[in-house]
Amino acid sequence: MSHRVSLTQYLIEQQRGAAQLPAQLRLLIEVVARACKSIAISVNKGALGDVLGTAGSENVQGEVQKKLDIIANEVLIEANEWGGHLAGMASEEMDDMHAVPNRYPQGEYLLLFDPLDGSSNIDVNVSIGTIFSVLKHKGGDVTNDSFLQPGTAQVCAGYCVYGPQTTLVLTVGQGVVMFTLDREQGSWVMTDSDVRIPEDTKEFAINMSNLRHWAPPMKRYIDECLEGKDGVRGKDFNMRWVASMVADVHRILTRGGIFMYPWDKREPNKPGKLRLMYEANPMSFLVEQAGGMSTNGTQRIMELQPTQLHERVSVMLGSKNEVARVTQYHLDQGT
Ligand code: AHM
Ligand code: MG
Repeated sequence: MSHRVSLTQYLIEQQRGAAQLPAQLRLLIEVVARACKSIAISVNKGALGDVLGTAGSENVQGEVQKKLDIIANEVLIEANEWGGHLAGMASEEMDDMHAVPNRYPQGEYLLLFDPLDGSSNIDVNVSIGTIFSVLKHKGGDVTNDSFLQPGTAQVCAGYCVYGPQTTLVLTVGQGVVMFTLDREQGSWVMTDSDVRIPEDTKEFAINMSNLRHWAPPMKRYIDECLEGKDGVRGKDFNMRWVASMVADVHRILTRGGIFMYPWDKREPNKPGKLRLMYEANPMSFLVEQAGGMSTNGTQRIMELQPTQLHERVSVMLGSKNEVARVTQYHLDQGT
């Protein structure tokens, strides 16, 4: 039988190898992975575990919280606050950052997460996930401002997708690796050690119902895709939209494609729907590590300096040549 590499073995090898992964960061990743296992169990129970439906509350962004949004948030906090590896946590579901209680030792890292991404898919039994990002605390008291570091400062990012399989996808800046949850053993088993996104693609992911609200460069890009073989692109495109960023990005890391959630004129002062710190930055780190590209239409997402914890951003990521094209259309029109 061929040897199967576990998450622990991979992390220990990263600790010994070129990445020189610090022990605290290794512990952090193991704890997050364990929390994801626990969230996966709740997700799987569904109606039997009384975890479906809304919780009757709203988050800081005015979105209705689902029971699983809150459960997943609590699981991640509880799992991470006592280990001594963290200085603080910030979540899409909490107004402000969560400091590690004084009774526990303080660590060097900051953990950010979207505990349950794709909330609208929970009740309809479609893939959802957890997205996370890790920064280094620069010292002093931990405040919301401690988290306002650009994506290039991330030391680790990943997500767990709860779908037909439960898959953990990770980068510590040494490429992208995937682990599948072996439910009988309760362990994460490496199932892809060098994820690469093809540079070209014929598949796009965007919420087409918003088409009439987009800026001209965005419309131009999609119009040209829709023209197919007869248009300037000279090839037919396929479309996919799961409405869970984790699932759409997972497909792109697996077989290529481009994912876009652009600015639109319904709320002109809002740069986009997705969150820079909990969604766009970690996904951009993964995509770049897999050879893809990620921009907000004009700039590399990972170089944006955040000004607030719950900042929104326009997102275009995936296969390099397509992201470069749609970015060029935006630059050409100065939008
Ligand atoms: P959530 O974190 O509240 O679930 O919202 C983010 C999700 C993304 O996962 C997904 O790409 C997008 O919102 C779907 O938006 P839409 O409902 O416009 O299709
Ligand atoms: Mg989300």
